[in-house]
Amino acid sequence: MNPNSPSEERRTVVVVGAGPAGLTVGNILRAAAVDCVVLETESRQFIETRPRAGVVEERVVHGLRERGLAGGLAARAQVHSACEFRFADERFRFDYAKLTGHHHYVYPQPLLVTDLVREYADVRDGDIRFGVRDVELHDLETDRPAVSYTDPATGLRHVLRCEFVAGCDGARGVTRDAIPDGRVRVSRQDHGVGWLALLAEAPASSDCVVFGVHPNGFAGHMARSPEVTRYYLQCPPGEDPEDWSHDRIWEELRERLGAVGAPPLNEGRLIEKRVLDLHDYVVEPLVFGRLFLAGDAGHLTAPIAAKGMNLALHDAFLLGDGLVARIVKGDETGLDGYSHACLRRVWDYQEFSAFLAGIYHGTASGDPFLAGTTLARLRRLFTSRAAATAFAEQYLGSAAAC
Ligand code: RFL
Repeated sequence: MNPNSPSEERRTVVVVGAGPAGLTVGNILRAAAVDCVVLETESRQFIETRPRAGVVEERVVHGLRERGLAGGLAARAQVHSACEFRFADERFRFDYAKLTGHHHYVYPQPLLVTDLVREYADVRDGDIRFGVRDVELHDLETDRPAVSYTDPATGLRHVLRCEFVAGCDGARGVTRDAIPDGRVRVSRQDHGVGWLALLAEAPASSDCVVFGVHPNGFAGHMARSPEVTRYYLQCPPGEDPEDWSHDRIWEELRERLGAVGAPPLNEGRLIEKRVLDLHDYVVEPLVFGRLFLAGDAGHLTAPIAAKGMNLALHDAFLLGDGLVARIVKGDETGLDGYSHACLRRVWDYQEFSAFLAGIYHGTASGDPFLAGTTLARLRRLFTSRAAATAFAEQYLGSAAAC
């Protein structure tokens, strides 16, 4: 990079990535009139329609509301108070709201991203650059780091010299890789399991999330909107989604989600069909020099417990608030404690995700001993109030511990 490049701009914060984490950080900065720019490799239309998460924790909704970012969600999200487990041909309703007084919200990630982009770019007049190419980070260990990229329209290289870089570019971004080897620890876990992730053009088949724990493998049902429902089917990792025909998928969903008295599934056209090889990682610490990682860039939680976006938003609240405190008031406390505060929750959720993975995949392991202990674990949720409450707190993210 040529430091005297004529296209070098001076900015205070560069946010790399316009997912839930990056857009939330950007919105918090703009609300405090902090100068920032968000860089995104995809187009606005692409990020506003990319299907992913849907389950949002109540505490995250409060966090969005406090920052003026929950308008669309408050108007359109569904409120869920229970989920249902189906195993051994029976239905077990788990009423977590009755146990804890807390709820879940269901709001599709593309709608949240659409709300956040509109608020950042159109309402708070934030600078966002779509379609950028070849993003690179520089001088992260100095107090004047920089981010460079190629402008898609001109093909010219631009340099943004700044004070802080927020690395919010997800699991496949470049910010994590800008940290030299050996300077952070990256812990990884591979579940050795695949999930066929499906979106069906069909209304939900239940008023709540349904988990099918079946000897053929896990199956999940999650409402997304009145017209679209997400389903999951456990499958071998690396499986070709094209090996799963429409008929085979619906037959397997009926089998694994079947139970005495269960209503039939509302079937529909499959508008998304992809295999996720379930894996997790955590980067420690989440900070390198003036680079702060947030969301999937810093930690990935397989979608087993529906926690990834919730963690991304938790990070974004802490990072956005910490940056504002540092830039506006010179208060370093938030940024100093950022990594530690985020990682406490990240590890708590990774542990819960591993626990749930055991429940979801144990009966299909081919090991009758593991299948037996898995069903015992599940039954305990419906026979012990203490076990049920502990589970509900983690499922909802409402435990006080983190
Ligand atoms: P994102 O959403 O991946 O956004 C990162 C953005 O960065 C852009 N990007 C770059 N920009 C600039 N320069 C580069 N070099 C770049 N490289 C990439 C990308 O285009 C993108 O726009 O990360 P973020 O903000 O950390 O948010 C994380 C969440 O998206 C993720 O954790 C969730 O989707 C996970 N997840 C779920 N989380 C929940 O909390 N509840 C759920 O119900 C839930 N369901 C899911 C999920 C993830 C799934 N998949 C696809 C893995 C269901 C599924 C199927």
